[in-house]
Amino acid sequence: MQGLITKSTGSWYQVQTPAGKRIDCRIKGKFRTKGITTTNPLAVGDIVDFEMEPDQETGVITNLQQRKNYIIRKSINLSKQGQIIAANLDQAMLVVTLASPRTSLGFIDRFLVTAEAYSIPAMLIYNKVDLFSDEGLEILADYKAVYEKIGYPCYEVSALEGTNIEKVQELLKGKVTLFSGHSGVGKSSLINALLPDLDLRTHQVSDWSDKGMHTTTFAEMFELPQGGFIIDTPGIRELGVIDIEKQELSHFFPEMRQRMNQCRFNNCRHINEPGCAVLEAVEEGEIELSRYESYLSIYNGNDTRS
Ligand SMILES: Nc1nc2c(ncn2[C@@H]2O[C@H](COP(=O)(O)OP(=O)(O)OP(=O)(O)O)[C@@H](O)[C@H]2O)c(=O)[nH]1
Ligand SMILES: [Mg+2]
Ligand SMILES: [Zn+2]
Repeated sequence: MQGLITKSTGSWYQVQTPAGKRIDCRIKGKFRTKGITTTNPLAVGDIVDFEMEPDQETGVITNLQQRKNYIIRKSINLSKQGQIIAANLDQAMLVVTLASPRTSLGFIDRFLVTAEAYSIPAMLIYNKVDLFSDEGLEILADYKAVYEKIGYPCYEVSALEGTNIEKVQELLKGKVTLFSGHSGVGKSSLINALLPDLDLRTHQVSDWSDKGMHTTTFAEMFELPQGGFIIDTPGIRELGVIDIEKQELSHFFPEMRQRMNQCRFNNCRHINEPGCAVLEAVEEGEIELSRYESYLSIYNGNDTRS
């Protein structure tokens, strides 16, 4: 039988059959992801083959079907290993907030690079707009200008007040969508606003200074009445980029990709080479400095496979 992993809690996986039945399954044997080592062999969104255990309500997963794509990050403890956040995605929504907590541009860029690496369309959802002061609204306008210019749609919403929730509903229709972002940005609250019947656990305390707090602890996939699925994930504090070659990195910045062929050297790293079209564009303000800094930071960090 074939099924879709809708929840993973470590050793157990919830598998949904085509008929919509959900079965708790364990893993038998080894599952490998080509080219990388991962801390989790299977992830939400994976399509697997499974068998029922004799005389039991539980099943055993025997095979992983080839993934169309996935979002991966560097594992926190084992830096050589990756953790697959979710697989087989049609799009990814990065939930961003400018207050309590504030999402940094570097974090956004790391996420976008990861999505680009697997050709997953990404967009930015600015939540908690009900909290924004005038200054916050100015920062929002700056962020939007940076990202819309290079092709990432931006939407401002409030899970609390229901602002633009219908707009997000439309974007989700018929698609598998990942919700990612820092802890406390309101991913689960947004999903609750989109699917009021779910009543997911969200953080109730108003003080968000406690960074160690994670309310959602496992990734889980929910089916939408209008067709499609949304995936709620635990918040991530840092997103280490993994599985990208240094010389490929600029391909995953659309505004750099677009200018690459204009560099004098075809192996240009866009760091200090003469005749570099990317550096020229940064100087002229056509490429945002913050984006270029993110490029350098990923390039120079231990965040790439060299
Ligand atoms: N003012 C305001 N507060 C919000 C909004 N959305 C969420 N919150 C609050 O933000 C806090 C965190 O929300 P969660 O939905 O638990 O955040 P999360 O991203 O799922 O967090 P993790 O599960 O830890 O990753 C809660 O106290 C929510 O009530 C919003 O639009 N406006
Ligand atoms: Mg949550
Ligand atoms: Zn160059």
